[in-house]
Amino acid sequence: MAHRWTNTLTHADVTPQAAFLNRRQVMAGLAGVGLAGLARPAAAQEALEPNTWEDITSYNNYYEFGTRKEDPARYAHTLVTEPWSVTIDGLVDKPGEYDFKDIMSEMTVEERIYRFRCVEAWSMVVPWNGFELADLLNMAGVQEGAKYVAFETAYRPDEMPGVQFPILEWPYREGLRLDEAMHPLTIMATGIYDKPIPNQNGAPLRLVVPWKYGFKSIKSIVRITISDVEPPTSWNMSAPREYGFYSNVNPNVDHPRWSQASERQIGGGLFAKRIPTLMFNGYEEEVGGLYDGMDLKEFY
Ligand SMILES: Nc1nc2c(c(=O)[nH]1)N[C@H]1C(S)=C(S)[C@@H](COP(=O)(O)O)O[C@H]1N2
Ligand SMILES: [Mo]
Repeated sequence: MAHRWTNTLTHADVTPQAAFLNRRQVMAGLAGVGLAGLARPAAAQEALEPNTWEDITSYNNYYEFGTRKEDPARYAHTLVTEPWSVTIDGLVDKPGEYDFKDIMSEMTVEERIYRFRCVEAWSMVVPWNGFELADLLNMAGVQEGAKYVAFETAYRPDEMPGVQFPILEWPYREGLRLDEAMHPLTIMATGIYDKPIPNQNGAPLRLVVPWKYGFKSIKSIVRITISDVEPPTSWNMSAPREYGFYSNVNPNVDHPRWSQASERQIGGGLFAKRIPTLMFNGYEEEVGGLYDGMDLKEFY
């Protein structure tokens, strides 16, 4: 890969500004986008102040461990994350069961400070550590005709007290279009604040797609399947009118039961700040082009 983010910056060096400029360079290289856009202030260029470790690891959604925000922090310790393997199959040159340690030895782990927006209208800023999903898919060798990527979370009734309740059809499933999956902003997170990612956040590896609502960012992944058809996804199967396949953060398309125009930033204490929600969660310059010509009210 000709252009990629360096991992030479130390934690202290990684200001949002540096991360943003780096991302522009990647985009310029990959998509032939000029740097003229830099003159225009972009949301992603604004300072992103990360939430505390405490906020990020104690206010979670991980229904396999219960539906209350405090449940995952309390119960997810029962998930055994070592050893761990990920099956990569479907339209790939090298299908197989990949050991997590072997994957890690091949991947470049970097810090990415991303705005994270849940469909329930709360948000956080998380300093993830992770690698680009594109690197993993390229390692497996994506074949001609591939159009989508499907993901599955582990299904372990003995370790996941929540899966006895039929809230969703287990295992938790998610999917992306191949170009979304290959986008340099899409990462597999394996850490937070330079520490291994806690179980409640999706250990040992989870997807992070910063321009989509949080539920697309599936946790504790055991299977990745490359396919030529749009895969079924858990939330879409359970409530298709409320949760579409795309689920791009979009302040102009409301959830049928509540507005998506603003969000409450976790960490603001009792009077948590409400701020306007940005198109594509603030990553419009980077990802808007993926949806050119699409009616985002139809493809929600
Ligand atoms: N397997 C699985 N992945 C999941 C979920 C879940 O319930 N199960 N919840 C999703 C939702 S709704 C959100 S908002 C994010 C929350 O991630 P966080 O707890 O790290 O903030 O995880 C997503 N990934
Ligand atoms: Mo969510």
